[in-house]
Amino acid sequence: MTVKERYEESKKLFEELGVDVDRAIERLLKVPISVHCWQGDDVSGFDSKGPLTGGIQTTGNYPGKARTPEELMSDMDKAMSLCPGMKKINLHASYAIFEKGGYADRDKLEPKHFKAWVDYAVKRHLGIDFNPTFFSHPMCKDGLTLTSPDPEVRKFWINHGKACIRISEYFARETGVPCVMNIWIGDGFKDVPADRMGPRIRYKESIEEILKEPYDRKLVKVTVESKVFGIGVESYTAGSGEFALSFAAFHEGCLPLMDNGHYHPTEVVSDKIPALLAFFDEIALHITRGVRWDSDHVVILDDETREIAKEIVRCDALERVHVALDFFDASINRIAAWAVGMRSIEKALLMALLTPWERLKKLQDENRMTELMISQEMIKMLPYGDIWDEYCEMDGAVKDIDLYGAIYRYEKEVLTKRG
Ligand code: RNT
Ligand code: ZN
Repeated sequence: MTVKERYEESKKLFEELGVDVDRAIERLLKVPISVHCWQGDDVSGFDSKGPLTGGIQTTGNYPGKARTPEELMSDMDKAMSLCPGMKKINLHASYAIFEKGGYADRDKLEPKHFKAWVDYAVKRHLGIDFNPTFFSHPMCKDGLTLTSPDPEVRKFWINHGKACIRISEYFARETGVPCVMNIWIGDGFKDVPADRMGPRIRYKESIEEILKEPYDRKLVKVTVESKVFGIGVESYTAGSGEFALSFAAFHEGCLPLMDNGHYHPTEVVSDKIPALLAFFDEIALHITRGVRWDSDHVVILDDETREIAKEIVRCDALERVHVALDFFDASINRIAAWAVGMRSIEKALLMALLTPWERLKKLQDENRMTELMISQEMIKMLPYGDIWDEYCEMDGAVKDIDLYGAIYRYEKEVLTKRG
């Protein structure tokens, strides 16, 4: 049977349950997934040669890491070409591209340092999301940025934040797509602090200073990302869950960003999505996979990724939730890491869109819990793969079975030639 024939056959099964398969695909094609540039070079960036700091770490040294903007862009092209669906790109300020002799420090960054990225995005009809880089820099004094007790240090990072707002607005204007600008700092303490409040007040006031930069709230959506702990800051992080959520709730135009690797191990972001959607018009997510101490493993089609996608779909919130990927694995082919992550969130969303939620909700509301359990178990075994293969084919992406071959060829032809 051809892919198309399998699709037509399987479609009947979904239709019997009341699912409109063509409409599900149509909807999925319009959901932008923000693809993080930092998977391509292990979060190194182009603005310094220093180590990665700020409570995050990459492990592994698989050959073929992108070393230049050209290499990174080419790798992103390759990874995105392998995956179906609509994309945006997600940049960090440390990925500024300087002309010869044109270096600018983080507090002095300007739109012109990102012109090459705008050209890249516009040519491919992609929106751009942005992140100030509050890590891997000598001004992270004692590991602190916006919470530092040193006013000079705070000033530097506030100016960085303001510069990033101007750059985000430039991205939105040039691409015609609103830019999500995410604030995440790794500030915290390895051991028991003597003052938990002081750093948080300084963090709050610092973001408020950043937000004084005039900008169009429709073009730039500022998000604040929380974290429970980081490597080397195990005892305390200033930007905790309650901090980020309260900040967003109390500041006009600010949205909370939940990274599902940033919570206690039995806490799930999927359950938090409807809770926040009851209060916020929009929210943002970093989709990742936490494994023991690490919050940044490659996203796969696991239970929580599926559960997150289900919540977005059954809350009818595909337009209210900004979905970005955030992981970095340096131990495997980086194009594969990207592709598996991108494809997994697409698969999870497709499966969620192929589920008859109205029927299932009705069972819950009528307290028909036995039937609900049986129905939910039955739905797990539907032939999603046939719909997925057709979705890939119609959007010009490879099928799962051809993914490794395509990556292997690029590795042979391009990646192994890098020194
Ligand atoms: C770190 C946060 C943050 C970073 C990126 C590079 O734990 O998740 O989002 O991963 O900004
Ligand atoms: Zn994140």
